[in-house]
Amino acid sequence: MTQALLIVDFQRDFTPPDGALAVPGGDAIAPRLNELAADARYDIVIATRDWHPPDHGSFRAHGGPWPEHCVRDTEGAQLHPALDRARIDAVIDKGQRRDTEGYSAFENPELGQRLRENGVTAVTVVGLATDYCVLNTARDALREGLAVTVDTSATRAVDAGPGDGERALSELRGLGAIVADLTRG
Ligand code: VGL
Ligand code: ZN
Repeated sequence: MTQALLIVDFQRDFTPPDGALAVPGGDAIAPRLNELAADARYDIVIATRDWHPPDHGSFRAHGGPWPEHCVRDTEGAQLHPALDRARIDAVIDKGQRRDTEGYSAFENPELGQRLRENGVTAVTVVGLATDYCVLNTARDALREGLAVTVDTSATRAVDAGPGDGERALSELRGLGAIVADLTRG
């Protein structure tokens, strides 16, 4: 089995203290992400970035639900500085056009290509946020026929509605993903 680690959107704008769309506790997963990225069980480690144009359709100013976040080439769109870049084999961007949502990293065909090239059959999805990009990326990974694990020790939810994160995890379980805290036996 060839396994990939997918670190979803661990970017400044999604993390406290000053991210534009900070996910509660999002910064706290950094050490665990680095531990996973260094784990020899992963043959390839891919980080994704939300990478929007300044007029992205998901921004409130353009009729969307979110504050402006992860505008391409800005500080806020950079990978979080605590992430060990030396462990990242590839960075894949998504949501680059104003009309593409970018919740799933599979919207960028480079991700599927990269996984196929490497013969990946299983992915562990971690990062931010459980109820948006982690959910949509993991769902598409299942659709691609990959075995999917979500390590809950390394993901956090926006929880705009109470329980959104838990609902996302239940949905993924129902679709066949393994959802577990891998730090516990
Ligand atoms: C995300 C909201 C808007 C995410 C991206 O990475 O989960 N959430 N854009
Ligand atoms: Zn976004």
